Amino acid sequence: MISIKQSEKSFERAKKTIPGGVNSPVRAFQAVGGIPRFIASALGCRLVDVDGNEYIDYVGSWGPMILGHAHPSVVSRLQAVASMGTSYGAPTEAEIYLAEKIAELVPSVEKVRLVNSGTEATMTALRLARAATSRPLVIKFDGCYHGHSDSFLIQAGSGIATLGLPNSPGVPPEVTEQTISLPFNRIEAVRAAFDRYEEQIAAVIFEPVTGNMGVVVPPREYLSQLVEIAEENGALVVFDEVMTGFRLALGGAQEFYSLHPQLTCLGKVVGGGLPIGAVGGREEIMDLIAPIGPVYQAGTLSGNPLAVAAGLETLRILEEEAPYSLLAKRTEALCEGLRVAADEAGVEVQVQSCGSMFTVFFNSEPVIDFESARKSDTKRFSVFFQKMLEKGVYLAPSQFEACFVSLAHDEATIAETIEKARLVLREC
Ligand code: KE4
Repeated sequence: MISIKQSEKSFERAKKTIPGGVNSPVRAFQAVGGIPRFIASALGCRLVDVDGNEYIDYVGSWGPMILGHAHPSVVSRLQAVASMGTSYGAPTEAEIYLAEKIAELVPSVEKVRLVNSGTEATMTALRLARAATSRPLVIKFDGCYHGHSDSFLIQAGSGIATLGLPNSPGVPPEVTEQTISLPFNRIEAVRAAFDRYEEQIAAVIFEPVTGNMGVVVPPREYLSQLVEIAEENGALVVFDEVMTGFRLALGGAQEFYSLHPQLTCLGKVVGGGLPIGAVGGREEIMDLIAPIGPVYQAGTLSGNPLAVAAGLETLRILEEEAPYSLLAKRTEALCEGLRVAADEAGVEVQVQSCGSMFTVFFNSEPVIDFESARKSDTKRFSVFFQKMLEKGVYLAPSQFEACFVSLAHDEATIAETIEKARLVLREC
């Protein structure tokens, strides 16, 4: 049994001054139980906790660390930039280079506004869509997560195309009534919503490949019909690519599926592990944003020199190494190994992946939407999670999350993970 005494002590101490002892809820391990590991350092695909335990990391800070942790050239860029100041609150040329690079790589983006998180990006995208269409309603999908701004904190759609109810105290029903949450992957639900609300719908926002109910890869047909119906009805299509952007391909899911939304939300990878978000799209929509347009949006640290430097260096390396087929190959090898291990152990799992994102669902059926995801055996997942953690493999601490493979996960690491899973699955 590994010792986690220091994590235990730090967790108790943290809870005295930080709500729940963490600065983001999923880190508290409430979905899987046990003590969250307090991390001391990370390098490549491995984390070291404050007790000195080492883990193969498949969370990668929830997506940003596609190159692996502490990539030497990202670190040296950051050191160089930090020595010239960390924030000016004034425009810098590096922000131009990052905006140009995003516009070059993401097919539907002509102009982009940098912000500080994915939440800010999606919140801004909704405000833009409402301003551009002068319509009040937005459609999201059950199981898709777009950050914690009020409009998105609604209960999963109760019945087809009903107006949303808050799923968090402090969120006024007047706000969530403007949001409709539909079942994902069911095009008839989208048709019904537009039939019912017609010209009132400003936008349809979704994760083109979901990570936040676990990895669900919709058929291209569904996505293209969704885009078609939205556009036929004058609603803007908003791809939330905070997770999939620069992760599935350099051009994200929209390159992967060759579909072009009117607005795209980005984050995670584009900041190389520093706080960042971005909202981008067609020029005539983006020019609605202040100061050129009337739609207000602002941020003290938007376009921060360190985040921009880490993002630029990360994108430079991704462009240079074009690692996407290698990442997909390594991820598929891992997923296939996990399927075989589960089969040998007589455990029913659905290992679902897209590019370098994957989820091990403890479920007897393929997971196609939030309803089917919720049929997963979360208790069994928790046992799997804890036993893998014990063996030094750090998976996402929730059945309803994606895991991530980085460029630093070499073949030996993938093989080591599969071997550990073979031993663990026999005990699940
Ligand atoms: P942030 O505000 O956390 O930077 O981004 C919100 C967001 C928006 N859109 C998508 C598709 C996202 O996945 C996220 C954030 N993802 C979660 C992981 N499921 C971040 C982890 C956390 O909340 O601590």
